[in-house]
Amino acid sequence: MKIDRQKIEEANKRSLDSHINSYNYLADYLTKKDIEVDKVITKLAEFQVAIPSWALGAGGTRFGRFGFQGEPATLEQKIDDVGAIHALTQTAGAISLHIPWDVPTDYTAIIERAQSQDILFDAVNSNTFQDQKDPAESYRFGSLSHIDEAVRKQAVAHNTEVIEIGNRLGSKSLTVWLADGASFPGQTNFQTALEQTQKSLGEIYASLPDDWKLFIEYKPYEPNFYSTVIQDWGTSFMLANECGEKAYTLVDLGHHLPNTNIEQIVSTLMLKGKLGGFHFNDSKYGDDDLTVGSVKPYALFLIFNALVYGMENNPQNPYPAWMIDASHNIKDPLEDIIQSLEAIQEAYAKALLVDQKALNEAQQAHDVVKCQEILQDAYRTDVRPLLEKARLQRGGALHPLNTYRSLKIREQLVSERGADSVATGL
Ligand SMILES: [Mn+2]
Repeated sequence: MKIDRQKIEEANKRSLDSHINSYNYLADYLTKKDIEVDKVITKLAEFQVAIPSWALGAGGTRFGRFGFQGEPATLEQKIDDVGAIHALTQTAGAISLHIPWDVPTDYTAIIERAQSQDILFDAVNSNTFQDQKDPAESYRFGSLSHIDEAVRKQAVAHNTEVIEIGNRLGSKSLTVWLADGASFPGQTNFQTALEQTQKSLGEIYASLPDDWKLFIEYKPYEPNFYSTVIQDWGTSFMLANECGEKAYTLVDLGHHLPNTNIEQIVSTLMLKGKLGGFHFNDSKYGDDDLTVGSVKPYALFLIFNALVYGMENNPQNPYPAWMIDASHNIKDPLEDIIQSLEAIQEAYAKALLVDQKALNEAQQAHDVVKCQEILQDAYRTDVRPLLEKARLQRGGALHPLNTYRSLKIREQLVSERGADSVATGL
């Protein structure tokens, strides 16, 4: 199912006057504050976030899953779903595949299908957190960190295969997230587990093509509840440094203990040129994988402020790979992703409005009150007309969610795919 551009244009006409009014008012207000509005719009229009292939169906909890009608049952349908989101938002120009849930059968057809919808293949993700059917070796007690060499070899070979699959699609990076760890004190030897992981990652790194990057994701707990081998950014950073210059840390917003200062982690990594990937979601307690910006929008803004500063001042850091890593337990997955993309763009736009020069001067003068005022002045600005303008320029929808509903996209997907269609891999 492809969304007809003309239908988006027709839907836009209904709210075009009100957009022009609010945009002109805001542009005038920002111009008077010496903000180059056109540059902000260009940055917003260029900002693209990858959608993971596992996020297009309903997620679940460890207690169960409520399916959602019209879920994509094949990789082809998953690409179409990303295409639909991208047509509306103009912000989702990439898909991130999970292997082995989404291995292409016909590579040429898959690449053409993605290209026709302006979709690139972003980082590929390996999976050693569960056993596949009839495995030679089990990951029950770990994968890259396992004490048994045969298990480690199988896990390394899987990652090498994921690189090969990604290479055929045009991906340029591999994301490794390890579930390895211990559920109980005394279960593993911390030092042995870390050493084996370093060795295994080094072997994966050795098979990385020259123009590829390796992203090492960290997480403090879950599914192992006593310890994880790569528990925090410091451990990931250390492993990445030991692998080499193509290895980077990946920050997932949900992979921190409550109240961790994520913007400070982002700043440190970018200063050291090691922030490679970034996963968006939101949380209240743990790795809740909720809609981006639904719980802590101000925290997201502060993180974006650090990201914008890094992108402008740290040429040593590559442009990060952005991805939404969320789960949709009760919402329409596509509506949830549209909401997340809106929240991401909103936080980015607000961060772009921060007067960095004035902030630096206030910091030099130890004017703490002024520092806070500068940040909150940007945060309190309603930037939605800027987002609308950026989408409009690229042929997207002024109001993606409204248009998704008025065009009855979900109803069409259900009639095409059936009410019982279940997304693979969940
Ligand atoms: Mn993640």
